[in-house]
Amino acid sequence: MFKRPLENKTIMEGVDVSFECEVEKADHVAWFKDGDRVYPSSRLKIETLDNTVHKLTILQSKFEDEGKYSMRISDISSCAELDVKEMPDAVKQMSEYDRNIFLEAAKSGTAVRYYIRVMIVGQSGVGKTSLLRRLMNKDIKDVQSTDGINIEVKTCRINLKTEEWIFSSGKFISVLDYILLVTRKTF
Ligand SMILES: Nc1nc2c(ncn2[C@@H]2O[C@H](COP(=O)(O)OP(=O)(O)OP(=O)(O)O)[C@@H](O)[C@H]2O)c(=O)[nH]1
Ligand SMILES: [Mg+2]
Repeated sequence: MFKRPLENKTIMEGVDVSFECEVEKADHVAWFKDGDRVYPSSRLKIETLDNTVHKLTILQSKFEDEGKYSMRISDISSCAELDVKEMPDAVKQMSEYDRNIFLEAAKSGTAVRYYIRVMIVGQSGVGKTSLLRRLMNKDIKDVQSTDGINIEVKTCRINLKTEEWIFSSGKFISVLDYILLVTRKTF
């Protein structure tokens, strides 16, 4: 008997997906896709955890992975469908680096996106642009008087515990959090 049978899954292409089921007693298991036996490969992992939890993981899913997955153990079997959805255009158009971050976040399914808008308003020459640059860890040596309004859109990560804003420099860039910083010249 199954303590927990396989469940249908819907995922986006490129993301890893796992089918998992739990049985009452340990035994040899066989996995199938659309009726054909499948074996471990570079993109397919087959595991048994604690003797009774059987898991099939497909890494970086492709359209051709879509189908009916089943497992057989002793004289019982369980099956479930895998539905692979196309990656949205916005994700396809990202740089490979950003797309990998997105897919990594999609794996855990816990990414949270925050939008914050900061508007810096003040009299002429009081240091608004310099303040903005300091916030973004930029040099302020060559700051010039702003002509009109300056809008900066910047991506960063925020450490919610320390409230620290971590601006770029390669690996800290996240596609998940955006900050819109606005400076304004007053006359
Ligand atoms: N001493 C000192 N000078 C500063 C500081 N912040 C900015 N300045 C200088 O003040 C001048 C004006 O700075 P900005 O950052 O351009 O000021 P702003 O408010 O953006 O100016 P506008 O765009 O012309 O309205 C520059 O020469 C800066 O170097 C500061 O904290 N201390
Ligand atoms: Mg300015």
